[in-house]
Amino acid sequence: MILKKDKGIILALDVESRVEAVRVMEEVEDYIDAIKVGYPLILNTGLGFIKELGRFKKPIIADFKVADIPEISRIICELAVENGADYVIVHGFVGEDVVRECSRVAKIFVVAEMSHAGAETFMKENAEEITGLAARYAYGIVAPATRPQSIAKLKKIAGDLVIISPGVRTQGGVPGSAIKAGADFEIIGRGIYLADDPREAARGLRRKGENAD
Ligand code: OMP
Repeated sequence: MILKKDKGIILALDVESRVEAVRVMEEVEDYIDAIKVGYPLILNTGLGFIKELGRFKKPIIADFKVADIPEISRIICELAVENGADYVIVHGFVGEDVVRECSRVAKIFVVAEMSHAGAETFMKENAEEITGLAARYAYGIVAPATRPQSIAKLKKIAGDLVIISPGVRTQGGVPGSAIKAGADFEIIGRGIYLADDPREAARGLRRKGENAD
């Protein structure tokens, strides 16, 4: 399924059980454009759970932050795709051979710069080069909502790449500010699934994003 922009929100479904995942999805499905699954959910439920999430008719991004040698990275991407993932998140710092190999078997997002403070040590200074690499092989990049100025800088290199941006709310990014800086989608996890009312939280984030100036 192709990622299409409507609400501008990708749900990071980092809950740790099938029951929780389905409960959250049933509440918020009207307010999100895609589902991102990663290690917390998939290590708990198994890779087959990606196909089960297919019932929600949303594109699914497998966030495995692939960062191994090319052959192993390719196998991880193949497994994700065979099990129902529409996109796979791959690290860019591992270099061109890995990114190229993954792009042969999956539509990939390449992590350009991460959202946490530690990304300033090694990743930030290489983010533009990683984005240039992504432009040759990837569908999009991951860039930090915690640093909108980084998004704006990477956007200039990203060309047609789709920019997805985590770090909104719980990590400090202001809802709507990543999109204002040039991202296509904001990725939001705890700000939605840990809210007392996840449906209201997702709906409210959408409205904030629309109103951000
Ligand atoms: P919350 O902080 O709960 O909204 O979740 C953010 C989600 O985005 C988690 O699934 C993280 O694994 C993911 N993420 C980041 O937080 N920072 C990054 O730099 C990259 C990712 C990612 O690749 O999705």
